[in-house]
Amino acid sequence: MAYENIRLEKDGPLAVLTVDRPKALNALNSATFHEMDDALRSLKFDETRALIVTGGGDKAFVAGADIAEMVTITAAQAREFSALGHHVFQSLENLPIPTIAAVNGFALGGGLELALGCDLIYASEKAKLGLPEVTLGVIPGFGGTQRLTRLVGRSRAKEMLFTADRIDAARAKEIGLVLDVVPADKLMEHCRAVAAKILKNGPLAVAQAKRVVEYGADQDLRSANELERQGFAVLFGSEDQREGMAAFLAKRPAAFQGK
Ligand code: CO8
Repeated sequence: MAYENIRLEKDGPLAVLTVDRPKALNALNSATFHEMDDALRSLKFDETRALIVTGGGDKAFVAGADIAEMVTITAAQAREFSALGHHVFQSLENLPIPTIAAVNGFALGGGLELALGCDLIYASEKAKLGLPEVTLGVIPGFGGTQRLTRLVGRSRAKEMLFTADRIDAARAKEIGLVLDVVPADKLMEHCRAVAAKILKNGPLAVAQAKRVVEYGADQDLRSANELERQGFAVLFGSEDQREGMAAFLAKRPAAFQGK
């Protein structure tokens, strides 16, 4: 599939997905969601072991769902559009590789929801984040009410949802929404460095760590700990576990194969 609204670039084991409609501040219309869906499906996890998501141009990560596309839609169409966005962000969250949002500018509405679908969120000093939906007479429709609440707690999430305040990157870090704030021209370098660090580790182990955190987060502690025990045990059937431990004992770096 040829893409008009996104770019998917590969750099060895690292893929970079850029939402690239700078004229509309990378707003997410249905076509963009379909392209993102296709791009995520196209990833081969024996080749691609980490993904960075960012926005094209120098102003926006993603300024939200495309308001021009939503202005006249019916409730049934809104349900469909919401389901499409949910599907794509859920697919992103389910990827068996770590995902990093490089928030390089406005991350509003659906844009913040996209970042929230990633495992790690880093922001440039220029970033502005918010959920302005109530100013448009709606609420977030791509998981923002739920993922933001789980990340920053109900009170802060409600504050952002009710006030529609656009917060800067420093404030977003203060409330635990972004991990670190980086000068704009260093953001991609920073995200690539984090990815490089992760890529040195056992890919099956990283995938299990992601899986047990994600699936465990909504379960009671006993069930979640059981998930961890299973994930832990499963890794002892891998060559990577043998290699990782043998390499430690031989005082050499491990050469993980993801097997
Ligand atoms: N949708 C469509 N076009 C957009 C969007 C958007 N979300 N954001 C910006 N654009 C367009 C503008 O219309 C403008 O186009 P043009 O040049 O043709 O007039 C261009 O991008 C540049 O934008 P501005 O001129 O407004 O740039 P500024 O620097 O003055 O302002 C802002 C930047 C503050 C980011 C401003 O553009 C803005 O407020 N954008 C909208 C932000 C917003 O409200 N986002 C939330 C949208 S709703 C949503 O994401 C979730 C809805 C729930 C989905 C439910 C499914 C049914």
